[in-house]
Amino acid sequence: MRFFDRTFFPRIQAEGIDTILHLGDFLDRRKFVNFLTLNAVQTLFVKRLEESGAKMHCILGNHDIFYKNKSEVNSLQELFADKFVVHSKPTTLTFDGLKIAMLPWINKENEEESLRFVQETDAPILCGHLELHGFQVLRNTPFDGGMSAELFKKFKAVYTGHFHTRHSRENVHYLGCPYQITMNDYGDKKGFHILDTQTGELEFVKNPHTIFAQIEWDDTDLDDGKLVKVEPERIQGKYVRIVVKTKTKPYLFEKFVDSVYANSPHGVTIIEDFQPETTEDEEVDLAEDTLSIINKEIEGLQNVGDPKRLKILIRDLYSECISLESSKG
Ligand SMILES: [Mn+2]
Repeated sequence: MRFFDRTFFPRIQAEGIDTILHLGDFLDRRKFVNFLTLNAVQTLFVKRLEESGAKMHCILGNHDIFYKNKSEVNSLQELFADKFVVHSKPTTLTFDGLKIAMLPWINKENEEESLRFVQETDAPILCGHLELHGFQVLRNTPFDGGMSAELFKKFKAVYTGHFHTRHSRENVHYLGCPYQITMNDYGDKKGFHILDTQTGELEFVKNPHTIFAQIEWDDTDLDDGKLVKVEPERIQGKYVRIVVKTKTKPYLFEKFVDSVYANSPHGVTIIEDFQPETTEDEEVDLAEDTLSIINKEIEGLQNVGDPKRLKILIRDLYSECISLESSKG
């Protein structure tokens, strides 16, 4: 909300932007919304959007849809039909003479219609909510399965939602989520993009606001008597992860953790003692994200019949845990 209030809408207004394209997954949960969340969305986003005078076009993402195999029941239509222009079917729009193909989430029911649309549209740009093979579902974790990017070769540029990490390959650009949603988003550059309808250029605008913070603890060179302080603005109201690299001065560490808690973080997780049963020469690189670490571990395992399948299973399980964690309360 800080991002919308201080970064997004001020920029929209300063540039005189009158059209916003949202590439799906407006809300996170497919089946429910709680009233407190809905109230925050209405007062802090929808009302602000109305005040800006901009019109928002929104395509369905998989999280906007109740059923997994058909799009007819969806939260955008139920809650925001009078606020946004909701596209539940593929359509080609024209802005200042520039044609843009809008392609909502593809499922079993609309697959044929969607593919026909991709072939027939003469728009040079496609905006979608695509699940493409080989692109990064999480940072450094390519998605196995999904559609081939080959299907979209004819477009000058494909801009898509769905995967959180901002990355590109050839004409396909995953724009990434505009703000951090899970700890996996830590360290990723987030923000939104401005498309110039005259030049076709896409400008990235960084979102400076974060909700996750990570601090590494290494007290090897610390002075025994000197307490370590944390800058309050780094952790206030944030989910803080303290990664212990080396802890030889427990007193200093305890004091440090106390000072973290004293600065009103939203939550604190301490990661230490992370290699209890590994052999001495094995190293865990904590700069890597959790899934990459797990994947490497799987690769190193023997007697696993189908490591690829195990990786997919673990990834799905992990995503499910993350989404349960973030929908608690
Ligand atoms: Mn999605």
